Amino acid sequence: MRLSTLPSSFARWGLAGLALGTLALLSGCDYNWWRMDGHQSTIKVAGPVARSQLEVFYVTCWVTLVIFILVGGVLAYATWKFRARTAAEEKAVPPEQGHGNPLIEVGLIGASVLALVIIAIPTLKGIFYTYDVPEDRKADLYEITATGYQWWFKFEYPSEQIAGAGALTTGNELVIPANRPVRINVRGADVIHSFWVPKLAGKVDMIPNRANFLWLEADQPGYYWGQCAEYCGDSHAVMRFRVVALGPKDFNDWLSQQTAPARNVAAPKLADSNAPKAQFAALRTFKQNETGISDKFDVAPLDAWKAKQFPEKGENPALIAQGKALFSTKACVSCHEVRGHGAVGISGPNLTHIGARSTLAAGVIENNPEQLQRWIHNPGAVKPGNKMAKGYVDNNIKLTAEDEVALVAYLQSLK
Ligand code: HEC
Ligand SMILES: [Cu+2]
Repeated sequence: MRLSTLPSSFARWGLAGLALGTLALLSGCDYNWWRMDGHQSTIKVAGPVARSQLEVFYVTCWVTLVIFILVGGVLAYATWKFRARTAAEEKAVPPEQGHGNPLIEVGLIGASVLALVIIAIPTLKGIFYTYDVPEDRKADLYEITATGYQWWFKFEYPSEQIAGAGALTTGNELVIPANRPVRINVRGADVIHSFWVPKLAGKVDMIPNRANFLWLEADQPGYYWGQCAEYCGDSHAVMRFRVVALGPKDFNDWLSQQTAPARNVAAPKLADSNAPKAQFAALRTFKQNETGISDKFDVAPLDAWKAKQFPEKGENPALIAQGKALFSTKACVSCHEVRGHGAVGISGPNLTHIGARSTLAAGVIENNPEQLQRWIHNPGAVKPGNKMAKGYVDNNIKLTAEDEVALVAYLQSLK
């Protein structure tokens, strides 16, 4: 088709629409789209595995950009140069068309092969590098097992065995040592999920009955956003998690706090002995925002997370004791474990130190008293169809406002 016969206003509006649409999409993805950064950016990465994957992405981009410019340039040149200039040319019979030119054809095949080789070299290198922790880093390796459930994540630390309780188990917030290669053994409990922390590494599926793994490393201490990347049912879009990377001392302090049984605020002496390490004392004054959206913080998210490691000010032991009792009588114990408090359920996230997490319900809402109350009041309103909401119906769980306040005080005390 000749250029002059293109309905030009259609083409112009089409292009403008495409550009606007792309902008709208990008800005919807992230408020930082112009810097290509954001919580889940695969462009501004924070670890060697994601960096290696980014390199492959860039090589592919550059090669295709060159192809685009060459092919687009030839097309634009030919369209312009041979356009119909006059009404007579417009009506003229097109000149005889050429068919086949061995030199051009062989040249194009050669160029394509070259382009593929340029892409293949870093790709193959990347595949080997990202597959498993490099030999020379194996001595430093830390291993964690991550299991996907509808719609939350369980994290187990096989190297932290607790007498009578097995490996240290947490949920929805994966705490890792920074600057060390971490191998994540991924498992699926019900349907296929996928483990993805865009700034640290590409996704790997969590498949029931099929052991798989990936490795990642965080360059420095930080707070990273992850999520399930495989459609897994009603609440798939709100199946998220966080990765908290800590320096060696903070990580060890965190481990010793987590391996301790649940805090007991009702007995002041025990409370003292179980109090979390004071390593984050300077951050106690942190004030959380009230939006209820867990990815918007007034302060650096890692600092916000650290502030959660402390007992809240003005704890009320009587109210907490009341909440603890309700936790057993309202069937919460049948699905949740609170190690040391007699709760042994395994179908929901381990809540032994739930008060020390920065988010609730698999990284969906901020962990503060208002949001926690909102969650236990009606979990189905936060995450459609989730298993706890179903449990409420099956077990006919009814909570009064007073029950909710007591349960919130109890759960927040579990640091
Ligand atoms: C039928 C099993 C079941 C019962 C009963 C149950 N829960 Fe849950 N709970 C779950 C599941 C499953 C999740 C994870 C939901 C999700 O994120 O998809 C959950 C999540 C939670 C969370 C958030 C945990 C996290 O890591 O973010 C809290 C807090 C919680 N439940 C408290 C309670 C309390 C309090 C009760 C009793 C009133 C209770 N649950 C009763 C299964 C249950
Ligand atoms: Cu999932």
